[in-house]
Amino acid sequence: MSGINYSEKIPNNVDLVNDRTLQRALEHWQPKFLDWWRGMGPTDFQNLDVYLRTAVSVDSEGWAQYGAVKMPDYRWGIFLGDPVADRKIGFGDAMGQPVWQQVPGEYRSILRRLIVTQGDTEPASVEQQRLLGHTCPSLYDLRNLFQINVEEGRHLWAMVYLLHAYFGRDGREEAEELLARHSGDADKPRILTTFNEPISDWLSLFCFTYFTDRDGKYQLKSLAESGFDPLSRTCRFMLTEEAHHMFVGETGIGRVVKRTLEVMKELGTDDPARIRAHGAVDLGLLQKYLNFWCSSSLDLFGSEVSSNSAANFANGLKGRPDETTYDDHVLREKSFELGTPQGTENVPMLNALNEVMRESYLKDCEIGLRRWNRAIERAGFGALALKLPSMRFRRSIGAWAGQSVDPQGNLISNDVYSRELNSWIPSDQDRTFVKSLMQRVVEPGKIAGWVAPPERGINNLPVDYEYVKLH
Ligand code: BYC
Repeated sequence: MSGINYSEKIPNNVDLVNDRTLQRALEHWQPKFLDWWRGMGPTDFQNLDVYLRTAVSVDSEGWAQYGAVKMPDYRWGIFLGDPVADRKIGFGDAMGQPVWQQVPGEYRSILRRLIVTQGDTEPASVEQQRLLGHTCPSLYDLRNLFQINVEEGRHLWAMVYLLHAYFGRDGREEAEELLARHSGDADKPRILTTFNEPISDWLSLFCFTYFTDRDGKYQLKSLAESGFDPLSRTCRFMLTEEAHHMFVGETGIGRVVKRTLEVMKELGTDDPARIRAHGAVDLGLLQKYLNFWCSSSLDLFGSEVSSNSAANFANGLKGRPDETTYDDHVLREKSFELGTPQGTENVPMLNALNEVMRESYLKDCEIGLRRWNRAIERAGFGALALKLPSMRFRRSIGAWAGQSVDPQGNLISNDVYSRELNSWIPSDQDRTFVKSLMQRVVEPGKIAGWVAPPERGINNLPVDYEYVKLH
């Protein structure tokens, strides 16, 4: 177990105290981060005690400590997963060679780009979610939102550490830029599209944490395979924290489904208008939110055919999630059958790795749907089962970008597409309705009418615990 030194200004398990230059550089960045957090982090809740978990070690047996913390006092720190002795590169042309403890000169700019892209998403998500506290459905949910926000802040620290420690002056400049770009900003937006979408209601938050944080899981898993060992170790520990974010998404959507089914049973109808009049989210509306966030997150894997991903794999920089579960780790001989709007194309497997990842991601997304659909079937509404949209639907990146495709994946005419789009993703009217449901509920144990209460509280505490002390 690598302990964390909490007596230092920046808690860490990377022996920062013995690298004064790095320590000074990070201590110089720290107040800028805090300024960003106060300016762009959760609004109006900064002085409240929140029941948060804080990483105190990287031990799988127990790495976190729980307690009341004011968010700006959260101990954001630098934690790397334990080193693996004699670790070797597990894929690509340099497979079997020792991993690198320093950045190889020839891969410097591509590694920096990967780290910056990953780092950019973390503060972006905090910015996207900054107003949600005002409309929380319960104190339990409010606490979960803040837990996610502080941990995304820590994930930014994780990437900034790598930039400062391994990329010299360019890295320090990139770290400044990570605080200068802002989600949705017309002049300096975040790098990836999904992270510029507003998240203005909790249904979107649950979908974002279900779909977009799951992209995070897949990207972090593939970077955890990297031959650049500090990146691998950093990502391994980030994945531990990431699991809770997806839990919030999966249980959040599950609770929406549960509440809707209760209302449908009570009213004896599946009529969306009556369900809405009763203050719940009809399943068709939920389906539209799933379609929106799933399709947006599918773009985050990049183009189907990518020379970047081929080079990253061949050079041992970015593998596939769970690389050891595959047989062939070099992929020079394999090909992939890719469906494009022009027909099926045979492409070298190395160039199709974004697509391989997208496919396994989508399989992972199915797991939650199966669980929600079981509840829907049990309630006797099997015909309204939820579905994932096709990988081709509403894409902005890759071969299907800009194509008129329905959620089942059929190419259709532009006219039909424009006419029907509002029946596949939330219309303005749908968003206005969802917004009308977003009334803040902050009495301990109370819950908004559009979502069922959670099955259990945090860390064995009761559901009605005062997770955020508002007074
Ligand atoms: N939006 O060869 P291509 C998370 C650009 S989420 C805008 O297709 P490549 C989190 C691409 O940059 C995980 N631009 O793509 C979740 C390239 O631009 P340049 C985030 C896009 O390089 C919730 C061009 O298109 N981590 O952690 O194979 C809360 C052609 O590129 C997009 C990572 O993404 C897009 N969607 O793969 C908080 C891992 N897609 O260079 C956090 C790091 C592509 O021609 N990043 N482009 O100007 C990567 O691995 C890769 O950069 C990508 C793209 C997977 C994103």
